[in-house]
Amino acid sequence: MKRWIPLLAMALVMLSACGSAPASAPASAPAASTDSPSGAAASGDVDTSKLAKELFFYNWSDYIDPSILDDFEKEYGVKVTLDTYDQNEDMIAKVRAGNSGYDLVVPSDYAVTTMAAEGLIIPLDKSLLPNISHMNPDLLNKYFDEGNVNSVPYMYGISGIAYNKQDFPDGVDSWAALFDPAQIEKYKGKFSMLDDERESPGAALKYLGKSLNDTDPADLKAAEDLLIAQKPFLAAYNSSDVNRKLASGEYVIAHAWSGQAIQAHNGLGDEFSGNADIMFTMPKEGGMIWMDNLAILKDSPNAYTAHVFINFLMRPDIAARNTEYIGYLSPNKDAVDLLSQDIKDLYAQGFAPDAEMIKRLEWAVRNEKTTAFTDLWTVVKGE
Ligand code: SPD
Repeated sequence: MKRWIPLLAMALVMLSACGSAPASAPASAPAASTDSPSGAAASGDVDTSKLAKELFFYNWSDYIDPSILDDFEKEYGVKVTLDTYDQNEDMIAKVRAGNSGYDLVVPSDYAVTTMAAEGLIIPLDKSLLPNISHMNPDLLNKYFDEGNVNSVPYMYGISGIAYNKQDFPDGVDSWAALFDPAQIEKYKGKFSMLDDERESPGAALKYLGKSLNDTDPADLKAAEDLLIAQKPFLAAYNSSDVNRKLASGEYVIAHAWSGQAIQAHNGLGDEFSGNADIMFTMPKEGGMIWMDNLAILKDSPNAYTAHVFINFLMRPDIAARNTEYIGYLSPNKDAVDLLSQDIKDLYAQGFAPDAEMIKRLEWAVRNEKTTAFTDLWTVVKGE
């Protein structure tokens, strides 16, 4: 038995403590719909007469195996149209503007808090989600949505450093590899940071020995200064194709999500080839653990169909296939049992947290003070 499964399980127990419509979405939401969750079959059986013909899914890029959308269409006759984003704030801004045309979104933990507080997402009808029984109970009821009123977990992961072991034969163990001028001048123009107002400031705060949720003005100024000093050396802020640029050799090191690192290592379907020299590490100073969640928009005209789709994604065979394809971590315990030895081996090599790593990880929270990160990021990006 590989070591990551028990260690990860143990680690998770320890942690349980008017915008324009998108190109592919309808110009405006349909005027009326019979697609309502109320009165639907309580057993979880699907009432096909209630299914919409099309569902509009707004998800992170490189975050679903496209064959799963094909399978859903084959099984239910519902075409899922996918649009993508690369940061919570972009998605929320589009949804907040209204008439986004989307049914389903995938906010991260702290973003679920924001969307629920603003009434942008609706309470889920659990009678339509029997496959929630397959989820790891340690990953339900999290701080950002107690009782999973508005969301169910989709994938989780960690934010650390992906690097090419040919360029870093001794490995990487500190955020200094991305912030220390003496080090980064050697690979100027060949590394990136995540384009994300919580991620990059969070990494800077961890390097400074602080919490990634720290909103003390002096600490935020120090993080801002660090990020501004780093900018001349950076190739880019990049959350969208860091996987491809690591795999191709354009980047030698990058701030990345764990699944992006696995994609850089393994490749992604027939989209791009992997590079087995790409490794992933969580710096000794620590970093972020996060979870992305499925939620239905309040102005979705297809809420019943969206529930059916969520339930489909929680089917263990589907969740396992999706996890194998995108390389993140599945919150579905019965899917984890189905994973290949290949991906379990990568998890054991640091692409997933073990009990030792988990002690260095923090979740991002959202509160009345965390808008300071938006301000900081505006300053840094504007420099
Ligand atoms: N390419 C898909 C990436 C999904 C990452 N979401 C995590 C955000 C955590 N801040």
